[in-house]
Amino acid sequence: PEPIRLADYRPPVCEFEEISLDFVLDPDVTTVTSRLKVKTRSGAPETLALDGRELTLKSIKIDDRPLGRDEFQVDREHLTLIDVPSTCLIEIVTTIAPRLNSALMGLYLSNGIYCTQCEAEGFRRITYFLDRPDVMTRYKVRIEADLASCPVLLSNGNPVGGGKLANGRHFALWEDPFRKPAYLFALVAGDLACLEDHHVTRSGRRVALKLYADSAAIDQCAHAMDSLKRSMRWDEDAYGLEYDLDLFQIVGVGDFNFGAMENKGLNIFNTSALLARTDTSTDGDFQQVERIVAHEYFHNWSGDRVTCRDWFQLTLKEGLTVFRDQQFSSDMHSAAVKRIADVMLLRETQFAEDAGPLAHPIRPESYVEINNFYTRTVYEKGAEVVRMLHTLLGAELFRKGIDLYFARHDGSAVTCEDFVQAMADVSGRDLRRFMRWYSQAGTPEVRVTREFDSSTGSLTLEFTQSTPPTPGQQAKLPLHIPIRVGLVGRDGQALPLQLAGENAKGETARVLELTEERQSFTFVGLDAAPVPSILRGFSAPVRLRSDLTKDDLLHLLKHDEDAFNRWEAAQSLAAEAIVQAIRMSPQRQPVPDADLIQAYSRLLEGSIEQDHAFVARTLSLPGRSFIAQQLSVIDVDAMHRVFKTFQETIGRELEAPLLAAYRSMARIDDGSTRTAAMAARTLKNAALAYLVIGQPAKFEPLAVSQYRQSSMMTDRLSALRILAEIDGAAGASLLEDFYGRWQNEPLVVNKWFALQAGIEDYKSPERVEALMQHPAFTLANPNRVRALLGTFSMANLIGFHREDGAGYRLLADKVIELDSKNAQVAARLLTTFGRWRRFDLHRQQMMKSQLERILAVPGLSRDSYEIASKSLG
Ligand code: DPP
Ligand code: ZN
Repeated sequence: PEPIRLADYRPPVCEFEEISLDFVLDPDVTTVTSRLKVKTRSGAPETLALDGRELTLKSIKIDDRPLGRDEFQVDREHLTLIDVPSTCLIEIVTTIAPRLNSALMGLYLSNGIYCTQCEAEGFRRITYFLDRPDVMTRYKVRIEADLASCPVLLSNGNPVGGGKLANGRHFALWEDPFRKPAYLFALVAGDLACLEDHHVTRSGRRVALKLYADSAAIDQCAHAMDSLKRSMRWDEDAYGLEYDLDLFQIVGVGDFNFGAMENKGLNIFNTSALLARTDTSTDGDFQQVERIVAHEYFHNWSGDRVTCRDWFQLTLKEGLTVFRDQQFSSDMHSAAVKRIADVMLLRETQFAEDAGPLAHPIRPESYVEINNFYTRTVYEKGAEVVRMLHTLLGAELFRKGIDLYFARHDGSAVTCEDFVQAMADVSGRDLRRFMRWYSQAGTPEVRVTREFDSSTGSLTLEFTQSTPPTPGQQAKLPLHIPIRVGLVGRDGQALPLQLAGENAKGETARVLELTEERQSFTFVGLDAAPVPSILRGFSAPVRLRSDLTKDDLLHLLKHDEDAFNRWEAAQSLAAEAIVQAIRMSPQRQPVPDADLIQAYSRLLEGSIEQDHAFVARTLSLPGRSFIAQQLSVIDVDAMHRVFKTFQETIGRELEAPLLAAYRSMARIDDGSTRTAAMAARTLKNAALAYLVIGQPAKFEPLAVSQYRQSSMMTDRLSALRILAEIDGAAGASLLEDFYGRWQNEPLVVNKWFALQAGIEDYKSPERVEALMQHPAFTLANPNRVRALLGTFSMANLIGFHREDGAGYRLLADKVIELDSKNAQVAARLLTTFGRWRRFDLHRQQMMKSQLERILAVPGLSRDSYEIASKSLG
């Protein structure tokens, strides 16, 4: 397959003023009649190549005249009409088979509910159309279906009519007053329960809010509704953005490729991103639901009202909307903990992507299959790029820039340049160098060294930046990087920051701007050498290498006024100790440093930090992937051994403060989902894990009683996970108990699969193999596939990478089986193999040969082809 290139972008040859769509729903033969009001851009007749896949064409008319066989051409991907008049009405009748749609793109059935997924290119599986985001059209929709099986019929916009028909059928009419690209089209039909509420906008309009789900799950929708109302209020307060229709609908379905989808006025959600109840969902799920509800709602402006010109610009809407949802979550809960969680995710996943064969800029320049570019880079690094603009401009100018962006481009499909231009226009700043963030892949490395001159009382920080080569981009240019800094005095005080040549302003935090390969900054007016606190709040997505010593880090951990850097100091101390231990010979017992243990103990004693979730984060060891990135060859066995020993040692040596923290957190935990209660549970369960790993025999009963006594999924699952991991007496029977209790809750069954797939041991390939034979396992449900195979391949280092290659074979077998059914999910699973170069030669060889085996599959999808070939390339 040939790649599609940004450089080849051409505007569409025509516009559609209006589309009217008529659906006659049936599981096997759904008839779709599309009427398009066409206007060519040139004002002259044009050849029109409409996109379409897996459609059965029944008829075409232009201005009511049926076309003969020689007046159009159909191939696997297009319907080409020759000499289409400059203005005309095209009517196309096609049929599709929702029941057979296993790709879950276009119109499909999920547990008897008709639903759609059109982003990025699913609309072409519904009807022939110019399926590209810069073709924006007004939609009128008629849906007809069986009244008994589909009492609810939904589409975008406003309901404008409907009624009963003969033979137990009925219909509904919908109109969306806003022009939109096809990827935002949605249709839902089925037997759904509804939770209703409303929101009054700040200008006083009443918006009806309707959440639809299976009747068995409707009692798990309250949290999503509450999150939606808070999101609507927040977007008004933070950005002055109001919702624009009188009705906002969300539907949850069980089979869904994404987390959720921001279709105009009719969001469709994976139930995993919608349902939450404390007995079935963890605190993490509650936060995830809140975040995704907010994310999709925020898209109404950043995505729907102003959309992308082409799919290369995906980060325009995704990076901005992720940034907005991050701001929202940080306002709802602890800002420091949210920032830490986001940075951990970025470093563990996006940095790894950026360092591998699939590295790409946040705005890629070519793709084979756009579905492969819904990545951590486009989303999370994209959000970091927006955050850097926020940092460089400051909150006030950034808000002005956003206002200008929406005012200027409302109702149109634009590019990343348009976004940055608005920021440049309101601030008068030169952001040309900043634009390199959009085109350059790879994680920049920033090095900083310092020199204190006691005779002049000045500290000079010398920065250098460089970005490693990535596929297709050998040479890299310097970037515009904001570095937020502070100086911490010997006594722990935040010192005023005065650069040489400036007047004193008294501020204790400021942003330095790197634009060159090498730059230095001199701070004056210092009595003694301070400890610099650099890259506060992780102000840029870079790898920072500093010359901070262990004592400096311990000092920052205690005194830095920037919470992120306090956490970062603890992470650096732990990471360094872990990496060192991994490099040591296996005969020597790896032990965490006494100073680190002591620092943890101080944190636990609670005199320093008030935020319990922050304490839990700070006590947690860095992620496996973050550590793996620092090793030249990933030695999975050594990593496993070291992590385990570290956890055991911490659990044993800090037994008393951990147990005290466990007990006091249990007292604070009131079983609610208030931020403070969630924070208490986070720390309580972190303490429990350390205690049980440290002394399994002694603390297993504590975990068992927590499992049995708590009614909260967070507590149950944390206890069960740790019991399963230590493989003691209770683990197996409680796993059975858990399945027995929750077998009728699909989302909880996913947790059960994921938990077992993630137990790091050498038996896991066989365990996962056996779980695939479990009656509840199916390749047809993406959530279940991700729970079992996704967790196994991404989060079970020693199991997946077992020396005999059993893990690799298992994954490749399933990818091949899944590829012909749901290529998007298959290709995503395949990305783990892309890391093959990071392992020893033996494992490299085995992973490579699985990639080659996949590439050789006849009829392999574009999705998997692109990932496998780039991984090998
Ligand atoms: N559903 C995906 C998201 O909201 C794609 N737009 O990010
Ligand atoms: Zn999004």
